[in-house]
Amino acid sequence: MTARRVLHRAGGSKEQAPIPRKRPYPRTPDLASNGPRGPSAGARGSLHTTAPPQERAYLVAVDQRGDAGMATEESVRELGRLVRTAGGRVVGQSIQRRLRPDPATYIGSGKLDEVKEARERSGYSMVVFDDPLSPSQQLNLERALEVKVLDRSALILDIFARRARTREAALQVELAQHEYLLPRLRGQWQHLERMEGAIGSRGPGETQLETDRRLIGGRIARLKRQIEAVRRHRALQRSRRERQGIPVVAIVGYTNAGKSSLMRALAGADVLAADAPFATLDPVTRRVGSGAGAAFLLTDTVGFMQKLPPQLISAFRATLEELEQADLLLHVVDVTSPAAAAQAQTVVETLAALGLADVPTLTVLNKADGLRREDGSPCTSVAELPPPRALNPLGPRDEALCTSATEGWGIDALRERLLYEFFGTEAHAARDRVVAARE
Ligand SMILES: Nc1nc2c(ncn2[C@@H]2O[C@H](COP(=O)(O)OP(=O)(O)O)[C@@H](O)[C@H]2O)c(=O)[nH]1
Ligand SMILES: [Mg+2]
Repeated sequence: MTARRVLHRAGGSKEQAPIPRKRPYPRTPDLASNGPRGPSAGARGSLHTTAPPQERAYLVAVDQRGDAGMATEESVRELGRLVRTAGGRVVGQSIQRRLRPDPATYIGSGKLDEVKEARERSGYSMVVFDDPLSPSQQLNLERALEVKVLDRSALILDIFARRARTREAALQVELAQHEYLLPRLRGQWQHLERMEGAIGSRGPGETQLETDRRLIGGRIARLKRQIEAVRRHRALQRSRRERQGIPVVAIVGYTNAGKSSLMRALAGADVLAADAPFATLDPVTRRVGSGAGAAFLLTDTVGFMQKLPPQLISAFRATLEELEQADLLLHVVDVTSPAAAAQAQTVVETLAALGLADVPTLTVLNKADGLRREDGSPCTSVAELPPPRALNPLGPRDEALCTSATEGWGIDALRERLLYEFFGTEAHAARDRVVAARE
């Protein structure tokens, strides 16, 4: 079944998304591991604790002039949230303006010295870069800074690994981790290869590096087979649903926009909503119906973010395929975010990259309870909000609805709008018949 009217198409004519940039991935970080200085390291009189000291992270970004998308300050703020979500603490940051990152060290040598000096003051135990680093950049930086160096991809992968609750999510995260690790092995084992004949550095007739590559290659193949089985199972479930002829609405949006909260408000579903990036990794589907028997299925799944590691997106194909079957996408935007426009654009571009540009999309401007009236006082009901068209970061031509998932604003209107999309006035006619029969 397809939606009868097209609301808007997510960037059909736009360029393909920038996310699948082929960049190798650093080894998975362990933010709970030891740093030179944990929060309790200098605490006088504190009791002995077995918890590992919290990582102290120093953030570094390059602001490329003329760079489209999210402002660098906003991007670094987002990176800080990722660090905190992974259990670390941000102790400083540095942004360098330059035309493009340095191919060897990402930042220039002067800036590198500055970051090195900042260690004295902040006592950081690792440095986190806001963009993907090549294996050689990471190696050079670790040598220069003499501390653990991670990039945004590593951080996101760490969070995904912590969040994986189901077998499907765990398999997909592990696949992404191994695919990142594979091109990084060279850097990790280079020093061993140079030590010719060192005990333990050679397998029978091959170098340690070759042994490792072979082991990881085998593991990747096994994971792919297991994920394929999961995909087949999902496809079966979907075809069963299709036979029932119930339309499917999939919630998409930037991470933390309120997708799960909206699912909960619309479907009364018991789904996890949390103030943290990537709280949801697994698709959840619930039925949303009208009293008159008209119904659709609503699916909530993993959110998008700028600079997502491409290996993660390809590994999560089984999960993201749920979106392909949708008759309509509900694009949830956090309308109160200072980066709402860039976030919405990231979602539109990611959908286009996933081949979903042609699925009809309805924009939902959520967290409207955080908006203010013209006189600066907070809005206290949906009636006080400016017209959604004026607020829509994707432009006034697209249809949008305002909601507050936590306050319950605009939820009934949204449900009605969706039922109308699929059943038109039939839903209303059916309801009228039920009412007439009761009278
Ligand atoms: N003020 C406000 N907060 C909201 C609203 N919807 C969600 N949130 C909060 O935003 C955070 C992220 O919500 P969640 O539904 O987990 O976002 P998701 O990552 O898109 O699924 C949570 O702390 C929610 O309580 C809303 O309409 N208003
Ligand atoms: Mg969620």
